[in-house]
Amino acid sequence: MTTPFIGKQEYFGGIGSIPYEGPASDNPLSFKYYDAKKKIGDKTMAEHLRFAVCYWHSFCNAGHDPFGPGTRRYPWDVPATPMARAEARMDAAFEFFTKLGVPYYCFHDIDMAPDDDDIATYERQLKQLVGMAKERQQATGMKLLWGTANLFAHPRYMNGAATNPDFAVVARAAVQVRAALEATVELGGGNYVFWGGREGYASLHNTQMKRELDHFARFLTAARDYGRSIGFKGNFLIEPKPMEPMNHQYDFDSSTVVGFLKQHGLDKDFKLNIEANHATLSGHTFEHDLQVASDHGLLGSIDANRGNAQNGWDTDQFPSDLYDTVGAMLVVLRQGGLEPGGLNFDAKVRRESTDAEDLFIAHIGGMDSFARGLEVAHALLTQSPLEGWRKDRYATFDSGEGLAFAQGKLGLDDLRTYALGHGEPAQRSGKQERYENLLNQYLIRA
Ligand code: XUL
Ligand code: CO
Repeated sequence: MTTPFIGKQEYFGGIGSIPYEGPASDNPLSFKYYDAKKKIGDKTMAEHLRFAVCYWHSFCNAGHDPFGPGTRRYPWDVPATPMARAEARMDAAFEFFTKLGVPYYCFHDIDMAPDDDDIATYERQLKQLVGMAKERQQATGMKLLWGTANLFAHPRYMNGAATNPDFAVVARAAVQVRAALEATVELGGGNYVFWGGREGYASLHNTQMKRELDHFARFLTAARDYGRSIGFKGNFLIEPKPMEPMNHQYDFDSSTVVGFLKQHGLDKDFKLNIEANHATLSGHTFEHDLQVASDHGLLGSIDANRGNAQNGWDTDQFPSDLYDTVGAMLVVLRQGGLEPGGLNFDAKVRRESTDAEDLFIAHIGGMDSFARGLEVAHALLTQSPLEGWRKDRYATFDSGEGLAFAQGKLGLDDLRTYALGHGEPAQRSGKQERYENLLNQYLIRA
């Protein structure tokens, strides 16, 4: 990826490939920490972080909110027909990906191709655009991190897609998943995502929850079987979110999804795609939901963004909080990486950010935040006393009676006998502040 891709027209004129200039530079269009080839441990930053740009926020969303239309005028929205606009959007997207220097992208079927109620037209249009994307991938070396189907925007999905109470809608949703799976395979995607947009309920009064969840499992099983039958070898991913748009969404959080996957025998093929702002919406931290997924061996990929501490909405802001990125990278490094997953910027510039360069600046900030998070997390794990302190905290389970208990060899009588012989346990400080200080120390110095 040396020369940026320029299609029939240049959409981000005046902006070239984004260079690494280091923390001393004040050039907003340069990386301060993300140095793709820099080695952190045994992998480069690019290999650790596996950044992806998303199609939907970056090239489809012009900044509309519930109170008004979009504020950005995209030059790729000018051509007269939907297919011509889709091709122009693709050129703009590949120009942006290559100028920014990310290796991956993600898309929904109807971000890339125009939607159509006529199934044959929808399938033909998507195939045509996928063919064009394949050519551009070959020309640039760009790769697909994951594909997905948008099963929440069309009014037919107002009561859900796979969990819709009407079988006709469930079947119509399958049309899109089938086509999006084929597109993902054709483009060599390493993952296929299910974010359960409207899989949930607005009211329990009209909802048979168990029935809907059983249908959901049947639908995912059929998708898994179809994907495998057409040669998809990657991970299927579920992206938890507790609410919005529905009042309650079935893929509430990591714990809920892990339980659901295990209950339905889907945990061999499915992992989780954890989004920061979804975790915070569910009342957890980003790091918590990552850790839960990772502890089950099911952390597959990450949607990198952040919410707004003042409100509970899914604001999808670009990540900029270094505590969050250090926390996330600690989980990722401890589990040995994310491959074939990656870090997808499911984030949008603010409605008030209307210059073409703002999209670059936002991604640069997100990439730098994670690059810095990676450096600090790596230093904490390899140079600091962090892991030693954590291990020592549990030392009483490393040998003797504690070990025997952990191995399931002691019953309550044995525990009582031990307690009788040892008196009141000595107080052991949790030392939270010592850990917090260590993190800050490494954030500043590493
Ligand atoms: C919505 C969301 C989606 C998924 C893909 O909150 O995160 O963009 O990532 O459908
Ligand atoms: Co997402």
